Amino acid sequence: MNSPIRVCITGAAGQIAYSLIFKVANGEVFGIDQPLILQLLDITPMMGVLAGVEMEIRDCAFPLVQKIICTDDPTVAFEETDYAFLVGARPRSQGMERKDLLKANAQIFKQQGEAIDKKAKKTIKVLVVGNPANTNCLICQTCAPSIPPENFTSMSRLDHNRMISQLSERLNVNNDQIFNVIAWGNHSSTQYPDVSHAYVKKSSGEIQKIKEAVNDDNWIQNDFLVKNQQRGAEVIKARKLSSAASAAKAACDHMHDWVQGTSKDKKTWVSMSVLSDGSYGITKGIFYSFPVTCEDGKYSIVKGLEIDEFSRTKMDLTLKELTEEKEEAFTFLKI
Ligand code: NAX
Repeated sequence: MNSPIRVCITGAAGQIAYSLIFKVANGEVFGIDQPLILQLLDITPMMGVLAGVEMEIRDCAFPLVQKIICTDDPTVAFEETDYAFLVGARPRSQGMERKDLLKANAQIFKQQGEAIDKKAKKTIKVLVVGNPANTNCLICQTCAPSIPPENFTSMSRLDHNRMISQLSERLNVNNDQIFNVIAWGNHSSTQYPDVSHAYVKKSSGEIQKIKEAVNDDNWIQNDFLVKNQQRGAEVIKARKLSSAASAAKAACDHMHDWVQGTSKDKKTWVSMSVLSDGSYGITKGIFYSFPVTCEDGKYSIVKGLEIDEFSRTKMDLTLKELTEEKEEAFTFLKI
């Protein structure tokens, strides 16, 4: 048996964590032969709820879970951590402006970045889920200068998965027949769901570009795009709660692929928000969702894809939003 890894999940008493913790504990991310120590963080008023979550984890009698630590102290939660899912964030309350939300979360992710810097393993891999995820990730990474910047990523996999699902429904194929969609940019309503390089592998084995298979540019550029950008809001309207199980599944997909690798031939990719290296004209120093492949625990941005004028405009728009978020957060935090 391998020695246990330490996995920290923040927002552990919240609704995404209520799916995520159990999938991680079941071996769906790090493997069915990888024992775990769960380090669960939430805020002080949620410690009672977290105690209930802990009881349920224990009652599952997971073979892989060796120890559960529940805490409201980030320096305890990030102690020697190997992998962290930063899910916990301040939700937008009624009447709260976007700017105030950004500030409240900037403080949280600054504090957690500092704790990661002090306490976690230097090899830690961090996935930020809590919104505004890309900018929270940038703050966290900036506040943890002793950790390599490439060890921080934020989640756009839910957007990626939503694209696959919409296309498979439209083309009446299975989800695993759709490849190489890209969610570019911010995890927000400006994200750009791009199918320019995507294809469908038909049951006959034939490969067809999505644009040809759909054969309706208006649907791709309008209905499909808006549906993806607004999907989170649609779920909230129906459920009266934001996406939780699908977000947890996406977080598992993201970490799984980062750690275990994407397809060996590197011909297919996934979407991940990572620190821009200037690829595709995206300003360096911003967490932006790109197509990536992963191998040996490292991601690489897929290079050299052709970007048409329509895509360029959309990619720049979401970049503009991220640049503004960065400026606001950094000005507020004086970093
Ligand atoms: P919940 O409100 O159910 O849970 C959040 C939990 O975080 C709560 O238990 C809260 O007490 C805790 N928390 C707050 N401040 C904390 C802190 N400083 N340290 C530790 N824990 C803290 O929200 P949930 O539905 O679980 O969503 C969590 C976050 O994910 C939200 O910010 C949400 O907007 C974001 N999402 C991000 C997605 C993405 O694709 N990146 C998709 C789903 C989701 O909307």
